[in-house]
Amino acid sequence: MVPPTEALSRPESNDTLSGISEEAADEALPVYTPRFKRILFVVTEVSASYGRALNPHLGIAMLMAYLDREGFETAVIDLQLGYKIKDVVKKVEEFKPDLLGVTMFSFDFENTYKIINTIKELTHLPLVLGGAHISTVKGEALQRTNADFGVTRDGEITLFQLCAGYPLDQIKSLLWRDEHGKIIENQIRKLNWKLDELPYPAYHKFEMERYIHYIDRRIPLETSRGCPYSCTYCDVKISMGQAFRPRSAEHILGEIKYFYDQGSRFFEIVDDVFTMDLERAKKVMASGQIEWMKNC
Ligand code: B12
Ligand code: SF4
Repeated sequence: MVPPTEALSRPESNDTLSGISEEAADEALPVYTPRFKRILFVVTEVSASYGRALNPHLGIAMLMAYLDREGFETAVIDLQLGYKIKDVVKKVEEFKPDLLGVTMFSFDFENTYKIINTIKELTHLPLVLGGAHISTVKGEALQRTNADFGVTRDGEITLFQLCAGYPLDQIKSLLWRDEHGKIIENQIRKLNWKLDELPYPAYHKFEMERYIHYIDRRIPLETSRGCPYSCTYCDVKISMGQAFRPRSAEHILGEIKYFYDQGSRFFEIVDDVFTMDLERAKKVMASGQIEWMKNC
């Protein structure tokens, strides 16, 4: 199948937010009073076939790196490591977050909804949901849980704007409840093509030695986001957008070196279509003393 070419290049912006383009609005960085300063992320357990967590959650590692860079305080508790809801409550008492961020897949979602509701009932903290499931079902996730907010697709900028105190009705890709409890689904953000501007994932905030892949010092590596195709069974076009958004080979190699210097020896590429741009893929693979193996 030939990918739609418009999905391979950056679309022109003609969309406005308070009279200026979305990009200009992001860059203008108006100074608001922060809404949340300390964010505790919860990685929910999925009773899939792995038994225990393979890797630290890359999406959450990206969000923590981004928020940390912007001056927020973040921490994470991963329920896949055997932690229970009582441990989340204990972590809340210790870390004292003012926002909880929960990530979830659609797999086992009924069970995850129950976990979310119990966490909310026990902590009474504002709670934001994110991840592939929320991008897919959107407002339904707020209808069926007592979460306060939801974020669809890439989370970095939207979550930053939520924490930084941007007016709720101006935060693109945010799901929220108005004063009457009505669930509002804001307009979706344009895809973020500037992936080289994101910081490297904050893996150091996880209990790295407790993941199965610590055995070969393996970490996930994301060299691009999304996919231009639209296989009917696949969620990526909805959750990450139907476009191939590459990072530059230089930025990727910088990340490999950064983590190699800290002891990582195995980089598991989690992209949907790593070889979409063959020249870029060759550049990454040809540099350094990298041994490659494929897995699926
Ligand atoms: C690597 C990967 C895995 C890895 C690691 C999973 C993990 N915990 O991250 C492994 C192999 C373990 C895995 C397993 C499964 N996976 Co998987 N996986 C992927 C893959 C290819 C990349 C994920 C990734 O790291 N992306 C990069 C990071 C940066 O993106 P992200 O995690 O989505 O996070 C961003 C946003 O979603 C958002 N966000 C995420 N969480 C939160 C939380 C908050 C509070 C906020 C505000 C924002 C936010 O912000 C992040 C930064 O931008 C995706 C496909 C894809 N492109 O998304 C499928 C995908 C996520 N997997 C999928 C599935 C179904 C599964 C399994 C359930 C399969 C199964 N039946 O066993 C299992 C679940 C097992 C488990 N215990 O977690 C589906 C999910 C569909 C859905 N609607 O839920 C996807 C989308 C694949 C697909 N083609 O449909 N997976
Ligand atoms: S990521 Fe999804 S849409 Fe893209 S080629 Fe793979 S299965 Fe198809």
